[in-house]
Amino acid sequence: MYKNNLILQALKGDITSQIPVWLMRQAGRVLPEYRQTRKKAKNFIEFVKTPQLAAEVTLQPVDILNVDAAIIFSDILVVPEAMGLPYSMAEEKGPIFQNFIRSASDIQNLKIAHTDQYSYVIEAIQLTKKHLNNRVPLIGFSGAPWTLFAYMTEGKGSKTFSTAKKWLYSNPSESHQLLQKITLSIINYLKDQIKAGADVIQIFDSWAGVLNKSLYQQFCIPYLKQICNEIKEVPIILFPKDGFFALQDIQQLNYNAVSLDWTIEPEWVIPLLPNKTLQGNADPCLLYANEKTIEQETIKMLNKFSSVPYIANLGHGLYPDIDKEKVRFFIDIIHNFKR
Ligand code: 1CP
Repeated sequence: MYKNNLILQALKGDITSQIPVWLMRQAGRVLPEYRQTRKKAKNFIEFVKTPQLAAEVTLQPVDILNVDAAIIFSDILVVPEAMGLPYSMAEEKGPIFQNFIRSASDIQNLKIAHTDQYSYVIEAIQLTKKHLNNRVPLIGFSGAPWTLFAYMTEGKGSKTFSTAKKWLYSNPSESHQLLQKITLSIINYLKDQIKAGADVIQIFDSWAGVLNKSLYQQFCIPYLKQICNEIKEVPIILFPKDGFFALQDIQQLNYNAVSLDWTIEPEWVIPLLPNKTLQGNADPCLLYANEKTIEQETIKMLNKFSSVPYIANLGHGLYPDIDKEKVRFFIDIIHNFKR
């Protein structure tokens, strides 16, 4: 059905002869073309809420970088907003929520997100699918319940998310109520993305790493389980950033693939995650190096993953000041690698 379905083959568990690649934050400031399109909107939120612009920047990395999948340009904070917590995005800084969750009654006031509250994402997916014209699959996404909980209780970004963790330790039953509402919202959101044409789903648990095994078992695994058991239509990838302690529990869940951050050694993780497709995990900062170093390190990574179903990616998103030519170089090495 697709001119290039390498990613779908790898997600089915095939060891593809050519290794597919896409990059987290591929639709972003690394591309001068993105920065041009970005100028057409007043601010980040208006940009995300304009389907024509979102579709335009979603397609750019497919045309310019030759990646094997597109990922819809949006943000994980669409879901908290749809539940009733509007935010603003401070330039260079990150999100700020005007109202965030401070008490149990704030949780009661939240809505379960529904199509009407995020229809602009659904339109952007439909438009992108039309323009992609089956060249490559389209990835839809959501934040994981815990990562969204973290922003919704903290009210902004944080290094420690200690306010969010305070909820888990001091108000576990209210925390579970909030996590359940977020989970139901995520399931609605993902089902609508799939109906609109998303071919793959990725769940970003970007703040897994501030927890530990026990907290992850109590407050993350049950909700991640609900999500993967509800999303049966398309393959689903989980990215538990810095969550090495959670991998044994994740292995028990029905995710087709696990995306790994750059701290994880392939030799260590391969026996832990049998029957899963692995994705990752170059350090994004590798792309600041010279071409010789990028080539050596990338080939080392590809060799280490070459015995398992695998999608090449970074261990986290591209940084805005990485040179676009280095990104192209990285992708070309992967495509030219012979297994
Ligand atoms: O205008 C800009 O360039 C602002 C930077 C930016 C971009 C490009 C933000 C603000 N969001 C996005 C798009 C985005 N966000 C995508 C697009 C698709 C792609 O990957 O190409 C995706 C998948 C996300 C997901 C996202 N948003 C995550 C999960 C992935 C990760 O990076 O860990 C998270 C944590 C966010 C929150 C967010 N949005 C933006 C910022 C600066 C942040 C981080 C805030 C913080 O420091 O906590």
